[in-house]
Amino acid sequence: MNVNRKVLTLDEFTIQQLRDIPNATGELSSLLRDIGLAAKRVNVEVNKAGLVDILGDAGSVNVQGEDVKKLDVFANDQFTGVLKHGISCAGIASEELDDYIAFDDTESKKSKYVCLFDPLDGSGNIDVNVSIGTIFGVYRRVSSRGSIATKDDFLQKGTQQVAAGYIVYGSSTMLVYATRRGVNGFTLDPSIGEFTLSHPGIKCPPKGKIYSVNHGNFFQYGEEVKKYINICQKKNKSDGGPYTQRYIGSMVADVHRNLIKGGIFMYPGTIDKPKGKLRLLYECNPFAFIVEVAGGKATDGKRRILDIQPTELHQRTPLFIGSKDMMEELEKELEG
Ligand code: AHM
Ligand code: MG
Repeated sequence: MNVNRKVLTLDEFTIQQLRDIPNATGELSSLLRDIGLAAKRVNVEVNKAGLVDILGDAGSVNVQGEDVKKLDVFANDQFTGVLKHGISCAGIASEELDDYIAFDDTESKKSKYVCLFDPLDGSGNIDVNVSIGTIFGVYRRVSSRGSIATKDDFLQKGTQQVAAGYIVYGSSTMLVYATRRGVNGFTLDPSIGEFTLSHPGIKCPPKGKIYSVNHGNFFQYGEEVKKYINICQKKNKSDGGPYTQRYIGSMVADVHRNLIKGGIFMYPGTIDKPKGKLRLLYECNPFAFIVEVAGGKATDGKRRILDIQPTELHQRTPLFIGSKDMMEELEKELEG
């Protein structure tokens, strides 16, 4: 047995990180541990989705007017449950719920953080065995500790995130999270049931060759966006190309791939939906935070995503996110 080989688990890693932070209380580590636990439970159900009767519509419609799958409900309940019973989270807001939930027990009211999440993103892909994911953002509450969390705790700019992350339930299951100190990725080792550090210090390559966009909406995009897509299509060897188009339809999997390999992901506004489809609080802010910490950029076409002041829990925004140089080339086009 090789006793020198040390594989850090998610818990060990977050605790180790704390050692360098004076006055750290361990609450963030505890919250990340809770998220890891919920993710493991969701992973078990995702893996058997084809086998048991957990697949299919739950028969209800979410606040966005879309069908809710059973696994969405399960994932939402798991994340809400572990965070409620943990000691670090004063309340949650979820893409699946109409309103935020402020936990009213004494321990939760004393907690420092609130968490916003999309419990199961890309749920249209569940029944065809394609990667799906969970996305989360963590904020320090603005209301005072000891009291019940308020809506203002949830309507903070993305710049205020303390941590953000995602879980991708794919060929293997990975949890990636960022704090201002860096982005680190953990792969679930099913033999021990632990997330183990597999991708330390993730950096998004400044140049990439992948562009990800729903081409089916091409004629609904604005002229500048169409022009940029044409630029991507025409790239050749002499100007950094050729580019390749990749679009899974699960944002977690698409942005994860581009973060690791270099690339740009776009969900622009369309004629029918000028604000696009993606939600600022549950999808765009967490990814914007992660990608910026990794060296990339994220905008709505005009503004930095993280600078947008949210006014509603479920607001949508166009999103352009990815490798720095590709984003800068896009920005030049969008400026006209
Ligand atoms: P969801 O939260 O209802 O699952 O929708 C979000 C998903 C993203 O993961 C993905 O990028 C996008 O919807 C795909 O939408 P489209 O099929 O319009 O391209
Ligand atoms: Mg989603």
